[in-house]
Amino acid sequence: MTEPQSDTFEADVLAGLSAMPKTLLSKHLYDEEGSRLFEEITGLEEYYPTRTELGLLTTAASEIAAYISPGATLVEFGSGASTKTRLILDAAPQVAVYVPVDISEEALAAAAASINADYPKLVVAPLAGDFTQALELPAQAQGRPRTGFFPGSTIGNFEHADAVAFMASARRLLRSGAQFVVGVDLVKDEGVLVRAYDDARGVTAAFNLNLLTRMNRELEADFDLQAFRHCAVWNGEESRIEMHLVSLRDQTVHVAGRAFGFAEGETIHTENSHKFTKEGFERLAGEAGWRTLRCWISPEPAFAVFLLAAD
Ligand code: SAH
Ligand code: AVI
Repeated sequence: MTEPQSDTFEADVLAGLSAMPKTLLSKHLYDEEGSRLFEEITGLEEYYPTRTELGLLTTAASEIAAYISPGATLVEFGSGASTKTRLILDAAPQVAVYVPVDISEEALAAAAASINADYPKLVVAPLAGDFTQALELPAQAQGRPRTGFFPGSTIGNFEHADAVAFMASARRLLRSGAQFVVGVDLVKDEGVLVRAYDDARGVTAAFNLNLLTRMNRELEADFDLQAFRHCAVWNGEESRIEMHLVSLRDQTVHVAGRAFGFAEGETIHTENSHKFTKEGFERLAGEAGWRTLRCWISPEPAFAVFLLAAD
């Protein structure tokens, strides 16, 4: 654990709601209910990234496995339900230690228990915490060659400078000689993108609005969930889908003893999901010291899996 998440949640929320425009860090979408709702999103017809990446990893797994050293530690950043991991573990039985890293403690514990039960020879050493902070791997992971895994295009949830900083810190953690498997969503038709983040059943809306429920419960806030709506928009200049919560009227909301005014139509910006070109991501990874060994790209809706190396 890097820091108690409850402390940083309150400080981040108060800073974000005091900013102009109002913003909240997307890592706070993942309390227990947020992680459950994200898993529901992964099964939606409109949310193409999960099934597309699973298809690519199924094709690529044996080739990726050939690069992984015997006795290696596999470190996964933002592991969630650890579903995609199984494709790597099945193809690479030489992996000795698995370190799933996630901020969502309940989701992490459930995924670690499930992997433990299904891979009895594997040492599973979960790390609860924020992967944007300095991480120290558990003792079981020490003294072994390292492979990183960062699926789901979670890299897209960072701003550019933060994405480069994350890739550089992963490079330091994984060390020279490491491989890094990264899932990256690619630029595509705006309608496909907006539907993926504003699905007909309203699961993504519930995922976004759950942040208000979380603040009501954990920070003694008084958000009226009927007074905000979910909105997903494509920002072409920044090449990203943005999620916002839009205030439906002029209102004042209290959070942790502080009052925040909202005008009708004012938004809280809750998530960015950047979409890349192959060359753009390679440039970003290159700035952080990673070289592309292999890249698999699906037919439309296009998604990429990169196998990177740290020399
Ligand atoms: N890898 C899975 C889950 C992706 S959802 C997949 O591809 O389906 C993003 C995951 O990253 C969630 O489980 C969330 O809890 C975790 N996460 C988001 N921000 C994080 C942070 N700053 N530190 C650690 N985990 C984070
Ligand atoms: C985890 N992350 C990459 C997801 C994404 O697509 O940006 C989170 C998500 N937000 C809305 N739907 C899914």
